[in-house]
Amino acid sequence: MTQNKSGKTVILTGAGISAESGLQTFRDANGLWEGHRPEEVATPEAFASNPDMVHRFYNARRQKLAEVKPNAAHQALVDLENYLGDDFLLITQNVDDLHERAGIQRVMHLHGELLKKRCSWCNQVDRCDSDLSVSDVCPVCDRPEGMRPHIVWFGEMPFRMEEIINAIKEADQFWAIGTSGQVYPAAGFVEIAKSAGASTVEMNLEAASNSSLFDESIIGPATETLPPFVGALIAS
Ligand code: BV8
Repeated sequence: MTQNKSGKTVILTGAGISAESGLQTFRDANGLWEGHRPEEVATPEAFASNPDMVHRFYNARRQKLAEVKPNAAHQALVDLENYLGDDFLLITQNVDDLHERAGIQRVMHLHGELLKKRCSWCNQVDRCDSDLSVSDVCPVCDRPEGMRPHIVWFGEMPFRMEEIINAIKEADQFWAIGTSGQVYPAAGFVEIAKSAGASTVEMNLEAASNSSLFDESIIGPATETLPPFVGALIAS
């Protein structure tokens, strides 16, 4: 197994790292949103056919995000970044801003950001910290009915994929934290890391769908497993 000399630690987080802050994961939300599964609401088709429902889905999540704060697992990743510096990279599937609010500097949002909006007509991206609706007009191209959350829906290409794949190929360590390993292409990142010679660690409340692909699996709530794991690494 070729060892990368980069010494980079690349970390992938999912909804589970924000669960103890009070944000629902997709699995918890396996319940229904107004009678629909989240996977059915987070699609371009749903937005085309029922934009009001999709806006309600994201407006509610944006309002909830304003009520919660980062937890000890988010803080542990900040401690790790402070220790590793440029040898640290965080890739998150989450659309919340809890990593940033904890103080993370090096983070890539693979699936977009809840606090940004994008015009479907001119692609202008702006900050969005209030409700969106079909009546919103683009501040740049002045066209109505095009403002959408700057979020990657199912069936859409995730953001910054080339940069992310290149970073994973350079990694010595690949950790996946709080993700069920059910959504691609993120669920396949561990295989890219392994084939590039990285050591792989999973930290999750329960073994994820792709758990067998990890060298090590640490089971438990992230606020209990991640801080000591990072602390021991820094101490060593
Ligand atoms: C793509 C933004 C191709 C939205 C998200 C059929 C048609 C179309 C596509 C497909 C298809 N079949 C398969 C696909 C591919 C599809 C996919 O993988 N579908 C799945 C459902 C099978 N993927 C896509 O569509 C992707 N795009 O393939 O594009 C393409 C190619 C060329 C050109 C154009 C297109 C896009 C996927 C991105 C979708 N958007 N997010 C929003 O947030 O509203 S994904 C969304 O679901 C979340 O962001 C999140 O990433 C994902 C859920 O995953 P997790 O983060 O893992 O969350 P989950 O709830 O599942 O798990 C939480 C875990 O935490 C659990 O394991 C739990 O045990 C653990 N946990 C809970 N509490 C704790 C904890 N762990 C630790 N501590 C705790 N306290």
